[in-house]
Amino acid sequence: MRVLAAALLALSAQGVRAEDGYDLWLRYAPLEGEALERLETLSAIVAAPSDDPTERLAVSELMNGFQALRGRPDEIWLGLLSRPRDPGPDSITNSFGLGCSDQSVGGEGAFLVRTQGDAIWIAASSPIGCLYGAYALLRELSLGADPATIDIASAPAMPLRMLNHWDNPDGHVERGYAGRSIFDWWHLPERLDQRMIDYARANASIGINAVAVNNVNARAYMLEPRYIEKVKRLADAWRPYGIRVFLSARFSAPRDIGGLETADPLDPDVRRWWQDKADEIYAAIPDFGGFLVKANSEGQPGPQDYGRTHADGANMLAEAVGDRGTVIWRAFVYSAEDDTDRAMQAYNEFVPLDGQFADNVIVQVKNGPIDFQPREPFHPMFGAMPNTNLMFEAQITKEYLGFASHLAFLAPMWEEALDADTGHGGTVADVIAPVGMAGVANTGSDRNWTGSDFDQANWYAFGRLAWDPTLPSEQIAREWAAQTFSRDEDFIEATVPMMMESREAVVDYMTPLGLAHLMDTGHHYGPGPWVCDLARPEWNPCYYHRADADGIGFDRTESGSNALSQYAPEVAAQWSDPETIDPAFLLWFHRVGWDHRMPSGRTLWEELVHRYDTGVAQVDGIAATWAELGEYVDAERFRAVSENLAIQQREARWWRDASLAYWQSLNGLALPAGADPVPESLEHYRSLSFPEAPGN
Ligand code: BDP
Repeated sequence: MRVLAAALLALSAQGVRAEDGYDLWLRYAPLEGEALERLETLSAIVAAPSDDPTERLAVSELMNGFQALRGRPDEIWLGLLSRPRDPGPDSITNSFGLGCSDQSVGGEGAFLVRTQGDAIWIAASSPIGCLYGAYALLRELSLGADPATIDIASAPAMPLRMLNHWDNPDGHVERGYAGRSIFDWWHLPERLDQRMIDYARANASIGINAVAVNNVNARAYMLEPRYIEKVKRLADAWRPYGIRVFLSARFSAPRDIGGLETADPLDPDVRRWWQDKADEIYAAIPDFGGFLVKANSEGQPGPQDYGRTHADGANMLAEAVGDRGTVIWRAFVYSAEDDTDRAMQAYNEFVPLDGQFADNVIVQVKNGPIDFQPREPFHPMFGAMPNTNLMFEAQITKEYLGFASHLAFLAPMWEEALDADTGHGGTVADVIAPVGMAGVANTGSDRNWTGSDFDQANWYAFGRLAWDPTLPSEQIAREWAAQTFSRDEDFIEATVPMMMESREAVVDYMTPLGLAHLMDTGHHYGPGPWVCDLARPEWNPCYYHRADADGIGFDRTESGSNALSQYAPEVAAQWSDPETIDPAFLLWFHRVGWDHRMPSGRTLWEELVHRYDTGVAQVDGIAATWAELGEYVDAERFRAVSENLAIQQREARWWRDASLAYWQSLNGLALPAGADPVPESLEHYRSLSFPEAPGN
């Protein structure tokens, strides 16, 4: 072997960690049988000595990964080549190698993993490609792939693959269900928690390359010098993992912390203030990603406070950032003063501004037109702003899908939106491909990171889809379950279908047939379809369901709000007729009578009851499946999942019962024959209150 044995390093045994979920999908549980034998034919990792921190990480990830997968740490060696070389070294046998400056492999993050003779090579044009390649190779091996046949050519589908944290500097996480914030602002910059490294590693392993560290409902003081020091420490720690840091910026910061009288984006002093602020940040963090801004939405300040447009505001910040970074401007805007259908307001506000945003502005659009509901049609802005950079915003944390205790695998939900044909010459995924995807993070201080083991799958799935939105959800579920729990085919065969049906079950027991936003006020925990009297009309569930004695649903056709007209004609045509629309969207777009005949032959009322019961039964089925899987999973995680499923079973019934009690109070209809009676009175369900519900 042509390895200069200048440094042959024996690896030390890695301590076996308890299975508390901390290791996520990066457990690298020892292989067995044939898969292990195949791996054992490989004897070394070969790399050129490198000062590049990312390249060194790639090598150490491979070493640690092989060591763990072989379960025999003492037999893995690292051979250092004397100089960098291209892939294809015939003389190196039985080994793995890295070549991280191969310019024939194009693009940020792209890599090849190829078997040549007895050697496996990772080739990339940059160190980060090598690191991504290392994780991809380990993923394949971890799934039991035969090293001799591994052949991957991969490149990210979109440049920005981002997490947005709704973490406040005091440690509270808005819509967080996994404990406190992972960011220890109090002790930064002096103290860097190991979690910050493990977090970056987890992100890099799925291709995430950008993180906004603070809540979009931002505190201006996070732009003060003391915070820039703290953020710099994170940026320095995350750089080797290919992660760029962004800050959510409060639009009124020039007034709040800058001593100015105004935050008017056309005011020269305001512009200078932001310019100086950007310069100050870039002096500390040369690869700072830029600003994320929630403006003129839900009480946040913005350019409209000064009679200016969203474009005026975004472009002012974009000028301050210049070609060093990006301004991500959120399209999640709606106003209490505007009685237009809330589902239409963002489109009305932004589409006329198409073409007016600077090149380094991205407009970030939620997957659907309202707010991260269990099911929404795709947002009509996708495809409608051809001259604007549009980015997709998903919510990984499950604000509206049962918090962390409900099992709901979200990849099918995102896939549904990404695959939707906009009718403007491409899918949603096509529209965002030149730009990116952001996911509202579900991480917290809980030992398992996400508040429940199965919620790790949503973090994983988000990263995998941002890398490649064409990946089928089922494949993502398989990969995740095998790496996280067990490669045993019987386990996978049971778990993957369970994950795949889980989101639809939530839709059915919470908001079936196109209903939306029926969660209780503020915390959004549990049902509150009876809430009709909040000051802001569009915060009331009644605003969304419009149910009364005659019927239920929101008429968004021509006879109603005509939100349908915001979609391309052929898309609108699919949804315009209550007789032919996919029942999943019926009550989103139509108001129909309780006796409306459904494709199933049932009346709407019967169908609604049927859907609630289906959702409840599915959760029972998932719990029963899981109960049989104890032999494949360590006791601690098995019990944790079982306990969450018991909560979900109880709460699915609660959703069904409370919702039915309320609908019956309006329509006076009896439950169809055979349906379980509702055990409590409507008053009982209405009286429940949960001031301590998390994440508010
Ligand atoms: C809603 C959340 C709220 C967020 C808002 C947003 O309830 O906490 O601030 O979205 O996206 O879903 O800005």
